[in-house]
Amino acid sequence: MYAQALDQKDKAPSVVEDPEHLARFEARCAAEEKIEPKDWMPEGYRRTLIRQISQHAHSEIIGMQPEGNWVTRAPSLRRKAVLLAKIQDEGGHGLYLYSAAETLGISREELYEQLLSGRAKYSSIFNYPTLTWADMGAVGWLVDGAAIMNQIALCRCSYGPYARAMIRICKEESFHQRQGYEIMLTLAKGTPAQKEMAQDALNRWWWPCLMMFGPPDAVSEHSQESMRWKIKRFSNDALRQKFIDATVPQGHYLGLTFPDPDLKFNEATGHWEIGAIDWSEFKRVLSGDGPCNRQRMRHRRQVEADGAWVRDAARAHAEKRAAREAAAKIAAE
Ligand code: FAQ
Repeated sequence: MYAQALDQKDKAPSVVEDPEHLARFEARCAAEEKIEPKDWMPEGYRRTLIRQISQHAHSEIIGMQPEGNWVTRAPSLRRKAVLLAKIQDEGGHGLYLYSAAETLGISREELYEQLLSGRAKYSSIFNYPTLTWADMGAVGWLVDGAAIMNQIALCRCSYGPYARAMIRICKEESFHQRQGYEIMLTLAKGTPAQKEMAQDALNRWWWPCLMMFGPPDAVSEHSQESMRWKIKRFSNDALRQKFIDATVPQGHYLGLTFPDPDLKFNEATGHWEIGAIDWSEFKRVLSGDGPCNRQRMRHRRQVEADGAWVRDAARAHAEKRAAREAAAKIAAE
């Protein structure tokens, strides 16, 4: 099960690196050079990237589910077409990211196996349910908004294939964020019932979105190393604050209230300050006990099983074609 599997995280033995290679590598990172797949890199850098890129890919793939829930119930043909396009984009992002992870020497099959067995994480946010149409607005506005805040920085990541994948992904995420905000705007300016639906969505998504940025800096186990290697450019707390500062005025423009009685603007610092985040909820979701963890994994495994015949057929076709080509080659000799 997901919860148990997380406890069995790969504890690969640490590798003793050649100090000269390591010094040259660290100097390249410090000089803002891009690291490419065939370049020498420390094992820890490779592992961190495989972990982060694959978790990111899994998030995009699992992230299709909460929105897929509304495709057949979108309120108009236009909304349905937009939602379908967005979900397809998320699938595409997952595939680019799996390809970027593969450049680090791990196979697609292994990456899938890590997700399906529960050894790999995906973003906590996709374990929450999408209960009303307003959730499609809130997911676009807040979840994609948080994703962009994190991913703009990743466009400057030291690992070339990841950085380049992020440039296109960010362009698409930007469209996603705007379409979500437009849904929220329509609902917020609609009937009292529609405005209430928008407010309810904000109430449910605000805190989980703040958790998307990861644990506080003081307990973020990977941040220090990832920042030295220029994988991460900003700390979890710094990005969370940027998101809060950008998003609170947008929510006020909608005429909505944030579900945080302690939210206040600090004139001296120029930042919005929030109340305490409930990190016990974050831990619970990460340990597999969020509202939808089981449902998300069950669905992903079912889809994998349902698609087995397609993979088998493609493999059989490739084998037949290879055999035909080999026979034709022999006949021509
Ligand atoms: N959920 O030491 P740190 C999207 C884990 S894409 C689950 O701070 P790090 C698009 C972390 O993995 C959203 N686990 O870790 C979309 C680590 O566990 P590990 C995904 C989390 O890596 C929109 C442990 O906690 N985006 O939304 C979370 O330095 C709409 C310790 O944490 C990305 O993946 C979490 N929220 O920083 C799709 C961006 N936070 O691996 C559909 C790339 C932390 O040791 C619809 N990733 N953990 O077992 C990153 O930037 C980083 O990996 C962080 C975490 C910032 C997420």
